[in-house]
Amino acid sequence: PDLEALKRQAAVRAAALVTDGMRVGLGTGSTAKYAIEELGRRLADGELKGIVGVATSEASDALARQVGIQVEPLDPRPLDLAIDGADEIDPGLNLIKGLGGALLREKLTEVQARQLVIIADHTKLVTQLGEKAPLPVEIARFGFLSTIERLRALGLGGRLRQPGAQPYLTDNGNYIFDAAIPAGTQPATLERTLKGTLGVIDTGFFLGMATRAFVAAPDGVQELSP
Ligand code: DER
Repeated sequence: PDLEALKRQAAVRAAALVTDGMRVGLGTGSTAKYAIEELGRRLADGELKGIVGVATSEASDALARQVGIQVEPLDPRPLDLAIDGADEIDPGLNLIKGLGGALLREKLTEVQARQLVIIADHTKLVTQLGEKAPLPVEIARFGFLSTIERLRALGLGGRLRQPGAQPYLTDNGNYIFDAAIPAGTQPATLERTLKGTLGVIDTGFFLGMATRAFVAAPDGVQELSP
């Protein structure tokens, strides 16, 4: 089956974990989209009721409302479950996320979830983070050229995310630097260094956060644990 069909299979498995009355973190991206749609279908079919969604992007907020999910802002209460995609998944379920530009709201939301369930097709599996995807780094718009210089001084390659004439703006009004991380980088060390770098707001490293993952391959959906 094509990748979209695989993404949907993984999403359906995760959505099945949602039960009546849950507070659910709603991820962002093309795989999370299927999970949001599946929750809407379950609500419409009367299989599920009374859930509250907390969206990790304006796009997911709009989609959730469209499919009939009651959306509320993030507040300090824990979430029962969060469902989201990833750009890379390593054997310990450490992740790189952010290619969809939603990393800051995703991390702020998903850190409050009792369970973070990742959904993906098999192309996201890596042995070491950084093999296939850049590391998205959300940086302040003000003084971004200086911040990029600080990142280059750390030995990071990469470039400002600029799909068109203007740099990409996140939902939070920040820019994203897509960093090429040198081989052999220790994610936890680089995460600490980046979080201590002036002008850096957050990174696409989601380390030790995921509690399980549904990964769809042509021969079926695998359920992975850290
Ligand atoms: O931007 C994000 O963090 C997305 O969740 C991304 O990591 C996965 O997006 P995809 O499901 O469209 O590949």
